[in-house]
Amino acid sequence: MSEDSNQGSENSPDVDEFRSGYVSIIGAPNVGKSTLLNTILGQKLAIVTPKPQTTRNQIRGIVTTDTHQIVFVDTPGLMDPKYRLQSEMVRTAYGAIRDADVVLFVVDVAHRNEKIENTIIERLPKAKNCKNILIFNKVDLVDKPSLLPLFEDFQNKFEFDEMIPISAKTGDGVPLLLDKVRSYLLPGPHYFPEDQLSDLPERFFISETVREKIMLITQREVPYATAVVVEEFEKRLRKNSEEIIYIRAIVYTEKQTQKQIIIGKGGKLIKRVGELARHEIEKFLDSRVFLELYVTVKSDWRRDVRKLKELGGFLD
Ligand SMILES: Nc1nc2c(ncn2[C@@H]2O[C@H](COP(=O)(O)OP(=O)(O)OP(=O)(O)O)[C@@H](O)[C@H]2O)c(=O)[nH]1
Ligand SMILES: [Mg+2]
Repeated sequence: MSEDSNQGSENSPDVDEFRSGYVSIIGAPNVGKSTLLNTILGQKLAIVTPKPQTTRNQIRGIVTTDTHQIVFVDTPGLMDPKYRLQSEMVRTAYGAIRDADVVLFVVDVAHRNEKIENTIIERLPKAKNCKNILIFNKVDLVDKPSLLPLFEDFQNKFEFDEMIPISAKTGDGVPLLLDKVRSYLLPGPHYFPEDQLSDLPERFFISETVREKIMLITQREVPYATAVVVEEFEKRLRKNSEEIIYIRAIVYTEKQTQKQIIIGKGGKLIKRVGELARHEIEKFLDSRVFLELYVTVKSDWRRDVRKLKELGGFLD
């Protein structure tokens, strides 16, 4: 090594040093936060639907290479909460900002929500050691020139470290975004073992998959009044000594009428939910799966702290 290349090494970190950090993905509901997490990971970890308020928890997805580890944290969409579940979702989302090294504030360029955007901007971390990147998502839905006023608008509102147009759906712009994120990482430890994709248990992803199918198939209040808890998860051997994973999950609704809707005529709808979910769970677990779903009523669970916790602690 020449003397020159050694200059300043006492103060500046070694370029070869392992780097890591927490990157939180925040924004209004339905802007594409979970889609972005899945695209970054190259695998479906978070459920995605066209309906707002799909995500209810922090969902951590981990990317590890020889040189760095990034823990991406997907969060519930931020809104003005109307009941306890929603206020817990908002608390959970803002909680992810607190621990972040980089915040990705995602905006849907096709559907602005200025009221929520302004509230979020007020809460963005101001500390120098935390970077704020504004993501203009869904650029596949608009003409490029229409983005220019957006850049100006946000520039006047907050000093973002970067503003990056992407399409989380097509992947357009995502490699550039990842380059930027990597450039902000500081030397740090492995937070998780290198082969770990998430810190959430398999049961969580199973219940989320069932909830996604219900959210996709049902309308109005039903998707929001539904919670899913995996009660049993067991490897069993069949007669032909083939291994199968037996899963029993309970679908909670708030009212008898919602329960009837989810079950459907002659059990048709819940059967469809079960089929769709089972295919995906089999891929996720790489195993044959026997999935049994039960629908039951737990009145007003969304408004009751004790019941919210009881339903499998799906809140942080
Ligand atoms: N055209 C287009 N659609 C997108 C893009 N990103 C996400 N979507 C769609 O937008 C909808 C919402 O996506 P999600 O990823 O669930 O959004 P979210 O921000 O996680 O939503 P919540 O969890 O409800 O806060 C889905 O129908 C996605 O397919 C994109 O880049 N382009
Ligand atoms: Mg989401």
